[in-house]
Amino acid sequence: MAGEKPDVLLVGNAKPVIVDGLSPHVVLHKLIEAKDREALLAAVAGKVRAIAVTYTSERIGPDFMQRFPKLEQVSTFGVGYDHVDAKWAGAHGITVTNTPEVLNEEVADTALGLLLCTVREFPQAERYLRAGKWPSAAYPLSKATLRDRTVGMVGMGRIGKAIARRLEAFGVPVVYHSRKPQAGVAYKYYPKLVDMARDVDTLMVIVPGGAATQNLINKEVLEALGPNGILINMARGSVVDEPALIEALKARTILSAGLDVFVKEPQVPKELIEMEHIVLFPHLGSGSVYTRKAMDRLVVDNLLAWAAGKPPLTPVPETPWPPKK
Ligand code: 8YV
Repeated sequence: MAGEKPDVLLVGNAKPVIVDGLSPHVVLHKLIEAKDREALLAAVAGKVRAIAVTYTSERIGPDFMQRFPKLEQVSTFGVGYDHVDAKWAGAHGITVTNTPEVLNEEVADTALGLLLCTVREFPQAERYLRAGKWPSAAYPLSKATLRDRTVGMVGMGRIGKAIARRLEAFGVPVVYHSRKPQAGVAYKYYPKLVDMARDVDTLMVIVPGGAATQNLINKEVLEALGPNGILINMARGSVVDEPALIEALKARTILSAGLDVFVKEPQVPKELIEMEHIVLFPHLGSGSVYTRKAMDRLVVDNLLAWAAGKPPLTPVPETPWPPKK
């Protein structure tokens, strides 16, 4: 009914930017605050018209979405939306929005930080100083350097381009592999990942997660990368065959790895934690107050546009706007 506030379900943590931004305009049902999750879902299922998702670990699949017959929009936090079945949503007239662009530079900063930490062993050196070992002997020279490396980008989307720009400024040659060559990108393109892995010594993974990229970095790719090889994963844990990586690190098939993401995060395999020669970040990619606020705001703005009957700001490609008939 015109003028009536639409019912919106909030799945995930009730972040202030999201709650304060939405509350004046919608009736917000916070799943996280429900004493009985199923009871709340049953009570609101018939009236919920949009869902805000703030955890990328919550699965928003057909089983979940079809509980809400009036569902029109799912506005999810994060650029990655492999936790939402966007194809199913598109086929059922539901728009999915994510939060692209506003995190590009932050994630690219983190990628360079992780690369430098891994190549030059900065976290290990810091641990060495804190352990009081410096007065006895200087920290050993790092085995690796960026100075003689070529980075093979696995993925050359918006964040990939921001990372490549930084690498250029660092004087590091860049080549790339993606499903197809990117228009307007001058870096050398490899149609086959394994060929690129053979030619470079450093892989920077920044592709979307999901079925299409599952275990893309496998035993064969790691072997092609070789004993001087360094793997940096800024994408999703699912993109790397984790057991194959653990094996390659143990056997020194590759030199090292810098990982921001894991298959079952926040659980990280014990074998990785016990390895001193790799660098592990707790999914820090976009993790600053500044950037997370911008992402939260975009979750809100996509829903406010919808509530005002306007087009979504950032629909995902599977649910284009206007919807295809
Ligand atoms: C999220 C991310 O913040 O945007 C993405 O896809 O991976 C991060 O920026 C992270 O998933 C936290 O849930």
